[in-house]
Amino acid sequence: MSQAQRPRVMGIVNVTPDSFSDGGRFFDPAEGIEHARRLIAQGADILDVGGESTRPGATPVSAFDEILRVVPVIEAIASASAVPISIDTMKPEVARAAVKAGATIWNDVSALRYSPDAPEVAAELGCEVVLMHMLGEPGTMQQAPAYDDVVAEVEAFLLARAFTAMAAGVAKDRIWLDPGVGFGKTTAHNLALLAALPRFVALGYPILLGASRKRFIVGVDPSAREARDRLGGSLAAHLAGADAGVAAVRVHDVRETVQALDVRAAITGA
Ligand code: 8Y4
Repeated sequence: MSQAQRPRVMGIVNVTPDSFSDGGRFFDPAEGIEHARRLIAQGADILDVGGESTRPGATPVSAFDEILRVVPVIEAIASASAVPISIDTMKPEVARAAVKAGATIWNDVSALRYSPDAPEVAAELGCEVVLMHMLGEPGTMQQAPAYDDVVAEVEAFLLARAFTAMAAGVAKDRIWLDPGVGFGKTTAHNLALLAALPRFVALGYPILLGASRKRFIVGVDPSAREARDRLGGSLAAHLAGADAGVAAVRVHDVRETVQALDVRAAITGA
């Protein structure tokens, strides 16, 4: 009996200062490692480790400090488990240190635009690379985002970034694309992109979808003001992604997401 394919579940491991009580530079990686262990036990297929907050108003982090945060966590996960690790960073130096520590995927919300040498570094590292769409910059991207045709513009952007990566030497089969839910988009933009996921899948690249606990859910359910009250909306968005054939979903709630995707596969599969 064949089982319907389901997207892989990428669990989010934040090692940002907001997730450490002292908020300072020298933190104990034990908390991040423990969180990673928990997500693996819940069924995560990939772990996305990030040491830089892209939230509006977040304090910028130097590459040096970002490396100090993520490398011990990546080394600990890589030595204890075979789960693939992605590094959530815009900085080539951080990606390089992370790959050396055991990461095999560079998840770049800037799609290799943050630094002029990012495409060459991605090629040199030989890792997979996630190219995500963002309109504007993290600090200001939610200030009146506007598009003529959000789906066409995001699609054109992603294809252009894929070609830039390939021109620098990144192999086509190592490139993932991501429409970037919440990154310079209104609720209507995000919903239009979710409705257009089959079109993104048809581009022929693996698609990553990250809707977990994001604010567009509040646009549908105004009572979901707290991130922890957005599980239902997150599951609905990621199930829609599964219907469209996305390769992976990036989530906080790994256990609940694996369960939802497995029930969906049990219904549609067989
Ligand atoms: C509560 C907690 C509400 C976190 C919102 C958030 C994506 C991503 C992020 C994504 C890819 C986030 C690093 C935003 N989102 N990478 N990163 N795709 N590839 N916000 O959608 O989780 S961070």
